[in-house]
Amino acid sequence: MSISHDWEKPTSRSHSASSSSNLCCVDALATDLSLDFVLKTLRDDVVTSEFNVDRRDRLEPDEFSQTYVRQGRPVLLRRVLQGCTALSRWTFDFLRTHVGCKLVPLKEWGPSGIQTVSRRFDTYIDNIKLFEWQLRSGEASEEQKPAYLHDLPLTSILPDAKSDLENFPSDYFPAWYGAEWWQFAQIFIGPIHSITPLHFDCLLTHNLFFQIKGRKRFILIAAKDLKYCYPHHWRWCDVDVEAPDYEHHPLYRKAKPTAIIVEPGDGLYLPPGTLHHVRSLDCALSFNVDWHTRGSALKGVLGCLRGMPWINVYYNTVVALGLCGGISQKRIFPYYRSYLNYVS
Ligand SMILES: O=C(O)CCC(=O)C(=O)O
Repeated sequence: MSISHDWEKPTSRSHSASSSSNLCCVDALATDLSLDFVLKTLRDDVVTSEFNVDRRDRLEPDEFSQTYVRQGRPVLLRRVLQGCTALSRWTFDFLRTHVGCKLVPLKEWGPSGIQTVSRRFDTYIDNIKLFEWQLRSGEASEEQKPAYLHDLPLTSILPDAKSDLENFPSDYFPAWYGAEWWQFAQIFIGPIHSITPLHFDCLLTHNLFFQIKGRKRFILIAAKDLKYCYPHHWRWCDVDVEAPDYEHHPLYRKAKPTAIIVEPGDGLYLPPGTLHHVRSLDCALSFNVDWHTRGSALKGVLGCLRGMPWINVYYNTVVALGLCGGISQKRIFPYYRSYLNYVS
């Protein structure tokens, strides 16, 4: 992949909330980091078993369920979104115009935890654009990146998302989710170098993650290795998997992290409890769906025995009632809806 050199420096007008004149450049953004190079930039001790996540093209839903969901194995679903209009339509320019001045919460991870700030969406996209330009010209460093639009309900940004996801592989979800799976989706938008620290998904759901723009590198650790990762606040881990400090975290030597890169159009399946650290390698747009099978919903309810917060147990109970008790998704969703904002 080659660098796009046709960037113009954003003007103060383009940086203002009312103009989108230079924003198309954000969509043209690509870096010169090939897959091999990206993996080589990781310290030697950071991944112990590269490439052991299967990469599959056109995986049938039955095989997905038998080989990966039942066996608790992650899998990269290559080009699974091919044929969805979203891949070409959801440009940063399009989003800026479409979402406009709506206020959105953004997250920043710091030493004292997660800070949330509120910004106009159009200003946020302008800030990403300006940062990416300044980073390339050496006027900004990684640390100055704008905050992360992280884990918001997809429909809060794109109420009509479903119409651009016409060939979406909804058969990968249990039939209970039906045609309304998209109501369970969460969106992520951020500049290059956005990071989500090591964690697992808080309801112990399965996760199908989809990449629309830019690339992300996931560092994955199996759920059974949680005990080596210094967990706190239920789902987060203290270890910096990109630069482990073995003096502070000696047990982490026993964990077996692996790395995988997700490109536009790809999907990534993560079994319940899989630990993941995510770095954006480009300015990126993604969405995910946290979903349960009967088995994972029941295990999720039993999470109360492992220290799962009670509110999470409530959401798992609601979905378990739907999946195991035969109550339709439509009737259950109103009781679950608040989870989508709770998780963010
Ligand atoms: O894309 C990201 O930065 C985080 C994704 C994530 O943590 C998830 O899908 O659970």
